[in-house]
Amino acid sequence: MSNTAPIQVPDIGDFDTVEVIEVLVKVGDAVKAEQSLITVESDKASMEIPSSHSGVVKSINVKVGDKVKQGSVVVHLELGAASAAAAPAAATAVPTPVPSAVATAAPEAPPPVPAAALSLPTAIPASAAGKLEVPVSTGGLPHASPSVRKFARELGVDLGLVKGSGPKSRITQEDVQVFVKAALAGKGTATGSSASLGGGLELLPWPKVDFTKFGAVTAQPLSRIKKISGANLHRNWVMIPHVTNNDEANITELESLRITLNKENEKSGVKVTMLAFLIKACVAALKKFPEFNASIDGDQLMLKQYYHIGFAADTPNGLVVPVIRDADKKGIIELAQESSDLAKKARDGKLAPAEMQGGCFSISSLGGIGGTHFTPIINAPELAILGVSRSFMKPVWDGKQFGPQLTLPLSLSYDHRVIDGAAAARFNAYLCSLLADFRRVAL
Ligand code: CAO
Repeated sequence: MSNTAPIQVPDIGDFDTVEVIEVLVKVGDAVKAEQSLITVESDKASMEIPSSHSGVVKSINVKVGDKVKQGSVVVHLELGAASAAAAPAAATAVPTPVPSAVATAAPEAPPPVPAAALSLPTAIPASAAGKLEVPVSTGGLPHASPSVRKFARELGVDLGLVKGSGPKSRITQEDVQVFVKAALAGKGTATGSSASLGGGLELLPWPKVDFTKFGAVTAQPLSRIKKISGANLHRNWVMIPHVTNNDEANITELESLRITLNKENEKSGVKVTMLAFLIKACVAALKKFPEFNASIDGDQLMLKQYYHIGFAADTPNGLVVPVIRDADKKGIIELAQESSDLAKKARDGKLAPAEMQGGCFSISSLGGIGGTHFTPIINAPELAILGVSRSFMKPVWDGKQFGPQLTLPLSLSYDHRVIDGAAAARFNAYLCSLLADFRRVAL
């Protein structure tokens, strides 16, 4: 039996066909599982398609300009003994089902992660099985493939300053090289001149330190999710003018309702969580303040008529943000069940790309762990994110005496390009009023 296997394009989320813009391997190359084989691009995002297995490239079935879709064969790999042994594990890591004919014909590549799914601090990103190179949204950013972006990052080149010579003005690796050569030759297109114009970040290079001079160290590669979410967090932190509004909600009654509901529903197996109440309250606040349920698109604000709420989930491989769709149409029990199912899927690395897309607003709840307040990073292209810290009992003066109040700290980070400080304070205060008296959500 031949041990040559076709490696296919996995589930690529909402995209039907995408164009191959780069072939990253050649015949005879030894590739490792998860190594990128090609870069594809839709009109919204570019992403790299990784190999599901290790092996040697026997043939390449695509070329630049080809249109591919889920199931298209990218390369044939001659599988090594080690990779063949690893095949079952790789197969179980794939969350998205493929047609059985395809599934039996070939090992499936891990799913790519469309850029829209990745933004956390929130971001989030891919499932643990989302074994992709950093996908890059082209919205508002210079048009370049992930590998060109990586190349530019390594050289410290701001792609915003590079002129693209590829189709649709896409920046190619050669464009970056030409730019660097020009900069080295002192032609002034690089950081030197932009500094004088006030553009670019003009950052110092990352400190290069030989840590072993100071003590013993162990090198540990960053997980794939950390690499993906790191790039997104970095972009969001640098590109969005964040401001965080902190407030405190009186959840004394809500917590006692939650405990009562959980006692009553002990046998149902569904635990009513604070997160479910928060999702419901956030939907009500988004309805009252529609500019929070929007995204910037060029010089337009895209106001959304739907309410998909993302929540940050801490997983062994890093942070991901599953999205609950149509949260406005769901009750507390359904939201509790769905968020707990999605959080489990996230921890098991089984979230499909579609389950991390389309979010309008995110919640990052660290309350089960601790903290008083923090600054959550906005999950672009969303405009705001709610950070939730640990509730605590505080004495509150009612005019006559101090009484105990269970208090939930809420940290709302917002994009100040769109949202004014007063609007954010109103949004957060409204949220607090809903949590203090949850009957208001029904109004
Ligand atoms: N204050 C005090 N206690 C809280 C709380 C809060 N705000 N929120 C939850 N808790 C308690 C719950 O009551 C529960 O206690 P018991 O086990 O005694 O019942 C416990 O914490 C677990 O709560 P939960 O089951 O409701 O889960 P959760 O809402 O805390 O967490 C999830 C769900 C998915 C949000 C969480 O697992 C997670 O991943 N959080 C991390 C998110 C994150 O990393 N954000 C950072 C992003 S920015 O870098």
